[in-house]
Amino acid sequence: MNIIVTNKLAGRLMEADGEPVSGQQLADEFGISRTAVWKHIKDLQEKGYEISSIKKKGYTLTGIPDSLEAAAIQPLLKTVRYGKTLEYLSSCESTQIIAHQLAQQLVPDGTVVLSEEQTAGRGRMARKWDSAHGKGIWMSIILRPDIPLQRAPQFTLIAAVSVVRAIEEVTGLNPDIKWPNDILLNGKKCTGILTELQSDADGIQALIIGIGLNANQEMEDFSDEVKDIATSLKLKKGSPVSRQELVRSILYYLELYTAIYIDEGFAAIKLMWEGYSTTIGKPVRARMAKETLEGIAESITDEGVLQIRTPDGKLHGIYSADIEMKN
Ligand code: BT5
Repeated sequence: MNIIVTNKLAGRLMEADGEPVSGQQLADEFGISRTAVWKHIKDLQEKGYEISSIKKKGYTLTGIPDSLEAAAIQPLLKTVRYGKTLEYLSSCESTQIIAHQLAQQLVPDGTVVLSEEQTAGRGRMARKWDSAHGKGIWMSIILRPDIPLQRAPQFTLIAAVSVVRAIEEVTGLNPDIKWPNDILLNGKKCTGILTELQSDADGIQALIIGIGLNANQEMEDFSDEVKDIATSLKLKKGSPVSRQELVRSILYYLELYTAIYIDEGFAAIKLMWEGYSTTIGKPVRARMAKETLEGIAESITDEGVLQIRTPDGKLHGIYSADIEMKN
């Protein structure tokens, strides 16, 4: 059984949006026999696709499995490039590791790696990232923007705005952003973003944008280390959310905002980012590798650098830190 045909057939039924498609029509469109169509349908049903078959009318798709495999994501993707190449794994150490390997093999801009689980998911500075099986979105996206090296951190902010827009669109929830890479619901972290890069003398070869989004975890799915600081969209909303729609929507907005950024620069993104930010205008404590600063987070610069004014009136540019909000 040809898996590509099976997947395309799943996509065809998804696009029919609940309308029946006859076996003969599918046979004609795919250039296969009706018996072969029936075999592909059986295959899909075994994988968890709910397909009803009504005599004289045809096959209707009534439910798809909660999986992030390409067959479930790609048919309804609204992007031009992002997600069109998609590597899906049921488990891996970290999607960042796989994405770094793929980036060296010259895969296209917008290639996506998704895994149902990570056994060594990571945050910044080699911190651990909790990645329960089937509950979240553990995704790395390979981008190849033609920008100078020092502009790479702006992509953390572009990704953050894209994820917030996607969460709003798919779930109706209204998260906010804590500089630079946390997305919060009621002060608890539901998403973290990790931007890494591969570069050489010619500049950036690849940006690897890692997105860890807590979608459908219950409290007991979190480890003791993060129980008090983490939340999921399901916990906040009170009902499960569609990981497939979220992935599609994140990729849609990431592609759109990257295009706007490349055409018009960072200003438009910065405006959106400021609208979602909980950090700007607030008293904060910024913990960096070598020092800690306290002051008011005044703004971000066009490079995405956080500006903190300390009580002595000095303005400090912060490139990377952990921010605590002070009351
Ligand atoms: C981040 O780091 O927030 C970036 C996380 C990026 C994860 C994605 S998943 C796909 C891709 N593959 C990877 O291996 N990584 C990326 P940072 O700001 O350093 O925050 C890390 C801290 O967040 C940890 O030290 C914990 O305190 C907390 N944390 C860990 N897991 C969490 C979770 N699932 N939800 C909320 N907080 C968590």
